[in-house]
Amino acid sequence: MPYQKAELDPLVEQAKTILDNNWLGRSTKPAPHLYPHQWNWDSGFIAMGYARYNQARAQQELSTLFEAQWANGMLPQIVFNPTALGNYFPEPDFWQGERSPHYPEGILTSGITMPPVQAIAALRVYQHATDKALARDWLADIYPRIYASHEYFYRDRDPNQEGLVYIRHPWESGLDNSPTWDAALKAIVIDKEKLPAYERRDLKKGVPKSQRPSDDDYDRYVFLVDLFRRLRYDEQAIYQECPFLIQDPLFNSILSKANEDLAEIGQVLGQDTQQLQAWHRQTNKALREKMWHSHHGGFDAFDLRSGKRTEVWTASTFLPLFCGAPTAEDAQTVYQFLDSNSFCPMHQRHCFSIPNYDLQGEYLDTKNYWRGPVWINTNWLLMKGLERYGFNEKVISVRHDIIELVKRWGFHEYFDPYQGTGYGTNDFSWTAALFLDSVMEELSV
Ligand code: 2M8
Repeated sequence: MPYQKAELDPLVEQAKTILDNNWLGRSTKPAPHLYPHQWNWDSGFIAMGYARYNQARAQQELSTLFEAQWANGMLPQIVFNPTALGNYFPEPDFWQGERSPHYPEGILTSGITMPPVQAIAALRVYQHATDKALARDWLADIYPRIYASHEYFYRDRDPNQEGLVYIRHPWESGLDNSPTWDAALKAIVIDKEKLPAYERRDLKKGVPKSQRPSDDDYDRYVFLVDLFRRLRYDEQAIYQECPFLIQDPLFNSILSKANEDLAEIGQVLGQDTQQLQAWHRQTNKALREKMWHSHHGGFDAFDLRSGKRTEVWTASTFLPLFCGAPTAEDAQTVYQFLDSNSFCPMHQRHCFSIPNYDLQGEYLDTKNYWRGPVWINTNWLLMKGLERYGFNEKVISVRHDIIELVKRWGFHEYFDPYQGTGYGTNDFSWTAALFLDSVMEELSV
């Protein structure tokens, strides 16, 4: 189903208008109402969209994010917009990041991080730049900052020096209420008396409760934030006490690919990139050795607290394709699973690929957030992974699903894997940005 430029042009204009309207002057909010601040991985995806038509903005987006980097290298999940406080939970008064000696001065942030897509975005900004000299100067400025964020992961999040980093909060995964975290969260027993009082603000922004995480999930999200602030964000202490420590394939695959891309940036700048290449190789090897599930043909997460693999199948299961971890032979097995009834096979037209959770899984909820719907960012990442291994027919099919979902239903946060109906919030920035990138790619082939 090839597209004509004329039919996509008005949608590209709409995507740009959404990004313009969500632009805050130095960064972009993910959506007009539900997410009024700057988010870590959203900014990376947004910069990839800007890279296609506005180099200055793409650079500014990422530079603003790095102004909020903690002294230990951690790049925070949220950089708060001081003019929009009072609309989201939790905000700086709850995080109390200033308890950490690493907290940045004069900037308000949360106290956790997110999947590190920045090097991947920065390389794309450079590749698409119309002013290469300007982009090179910008890379020189941002390179050591990105490097420091990778160093933080391998130093503070990989206690066994395995080449696999852990996340310590579901919000760090980006896939907040994915069924992957259910067992670990259930194991946290909540004493309501001791839990700090809080009020959810996400339920007041027009998105039905059935499309958001449950109250039980939120209690646990809050429990973990409370633990971190009591421990003054000391990573050693958190490692000792945190009941939620998980090595996730999506997070580690993104980090691994980010090492590879940062090494490419380093080469542009004439830097020694051996450490980055070593991290990339080590993480790929560890993904293969610890997370590969040959029986299912996918990669699953490892819970460091229970010592068990999660055996839950989501978009994350396939992400190691993105960083080149599977052998060519194993990639065929991964592909069989990805293109199966569990994740909407390409020659079956009554569903959209790639849902975030197994369509045959026990906990499937096609309307609920990361528990079934299709997301444009994971589709985009998987598309790049499929491209890497030469699954070209599927690449085109996934790209067409990205375009089709937006064309028929609009720039939603997530989409029903069967109907396509848009859910969550509207005018969602990364949907707009990655739609734009996908259309440019579609029209260039
Ligand atoms: C969602 O997560 C935030 C917390 O970080 C929330 O629910 O309030 C997730 O979809 C996450 O991946 C995304 O970065 C964020 C902003 O779009 O929203």
